[in-house]
Amino acid sequence: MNVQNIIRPWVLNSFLIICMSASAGDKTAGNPIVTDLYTADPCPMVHDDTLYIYTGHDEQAGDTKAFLMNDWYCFATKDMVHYKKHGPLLSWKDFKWAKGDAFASHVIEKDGKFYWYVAVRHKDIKLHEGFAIGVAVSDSPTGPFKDAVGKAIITDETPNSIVLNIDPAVYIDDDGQAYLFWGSWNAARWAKLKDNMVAIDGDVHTLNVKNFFEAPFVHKKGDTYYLSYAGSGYPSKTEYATSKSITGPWNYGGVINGLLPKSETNHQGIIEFKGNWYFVYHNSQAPGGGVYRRSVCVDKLEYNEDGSIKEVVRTETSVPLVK
Ligand code: FUB
Repeated sequence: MNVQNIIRPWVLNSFLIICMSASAGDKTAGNPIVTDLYTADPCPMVHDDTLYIYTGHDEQAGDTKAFLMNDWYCFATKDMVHYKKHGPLLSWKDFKWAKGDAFASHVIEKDGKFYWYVAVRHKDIKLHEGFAIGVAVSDSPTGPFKDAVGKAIITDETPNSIVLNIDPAVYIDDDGQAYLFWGSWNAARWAKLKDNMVAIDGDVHTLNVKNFFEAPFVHKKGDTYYLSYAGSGYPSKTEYATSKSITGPWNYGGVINGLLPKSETNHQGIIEFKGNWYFVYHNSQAPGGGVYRRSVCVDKLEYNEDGSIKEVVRTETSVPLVK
């Protein structure tokens, strides 16, 4: 099924259970995987036998050259072809200290709880761009989620924070220590998280990696940590670096995904699910798509024998069914 040739009713049935309509006999979901609303900034997470893809929601309808983003969704699949829409599951309005701009987010599980780290515009704290990072928590990957702290965990006032405190990503190392990464506008930061996952532990560190622009994401394969990110300025490619330690130093690896037609941003997550590696990203290829109307896609991620990542081949079909 080539979803790009199908015009579906727009934003209908948003809370109904099945959203993507791969029918019996369809071999793939098609890219973008969601075409009844615009989605962006995906974060993949595996729990039990399900892949959850958490996304932002592009709502810009007019010609305004700005993102209009109010809430976040989740799309769950067991087979990479049939996806179930959940949401919206969370909004900037769920954070009483926020005033808008539901930018990129990241979800991770620890000890049976699901933590959703978000970047939103702070109502009161603005020394630079006024973005802040908060965290919501739930007992289930699909909610209900509620603000875990009642205040932001990173703001413009956090020592050594950056001009644009967005794009949180969390990685839990093999010893159970969690790390928060974030960054934009060529500046990246990391900090340890306390065991409770809802406060940073110690200093905010500067992360130095070649070509970093924004959107950090960490995964591990074997004994190698991979830090992927939007790189080379704006418009951005997706690039990556590797390290033998979660705290670096990071050695530049190359480009994973080139510049995108019609999308200036490139925002990725990388995940292993049922023995396959996937590159989850957004483009602007849904009908009516554009810089501020993006759509989440999934393609294969492949490694060379030496562990380096091959440049992704973007498809209109997405990936094959898995059992
Ligand atoms: O979606 C808003 C912003 O655009 C994200 O926070 C960035 O990563 C870029 O994708």
